[in-house]
Amino acid sequence: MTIREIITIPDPRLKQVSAPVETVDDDLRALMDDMLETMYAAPGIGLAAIQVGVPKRVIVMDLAPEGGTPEPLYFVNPVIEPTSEEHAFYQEGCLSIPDVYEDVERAAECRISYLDYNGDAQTLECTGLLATCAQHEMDHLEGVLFIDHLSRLKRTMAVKKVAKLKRAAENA
Ligand code: GNR
Ligand code: NI
Repeated sequence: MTIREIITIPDPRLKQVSAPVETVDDDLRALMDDMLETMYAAPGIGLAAIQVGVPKRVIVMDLAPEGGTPEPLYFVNPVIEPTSEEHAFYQEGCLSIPDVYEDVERAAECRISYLDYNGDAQTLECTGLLATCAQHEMDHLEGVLFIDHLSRLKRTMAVKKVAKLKRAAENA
């Protein structure tokens, strides 16, 4: 397993629409293993393949408490549908938008249908942070970032903050 580089804004690849996976084979499992290791190292609770520069419809997540038993989840070709009229705000962050945290409104509950690590069809009912994270990751597959859900002013401020932090890191 290898930790891969996580790409950050304004990398144009983050706006790409990812392509469906044709078969869940060992090559794809190797990608998912790398994604999980990269996510744990970051650390983060979710990661979409495009965040390591691979435009495939693949997501990994783990919402288990840090220090406890890992509970990795792998989603290939996921399809999402809201299962409640209710909406909820959560403060979101994104490994591709470092040090930016803002409240985003999303469906409070949703259902994901997907292929798992072995290529078997699964369905997962999501609430709470899992529902938020699932919708955040699904957005990545469509080239959408959480800052795209904010006001133009907040989005501009977020983009500038990341650019400024990048410059500071380069000059350090
Ligand atoms: O690690 C992450 N935490 C998080 C917190 C609230 C809502 C969404 C997320 S996903 C994020 C990792 C990431 O960027 N996934 O794409
Ligand atoms: Ni993200």
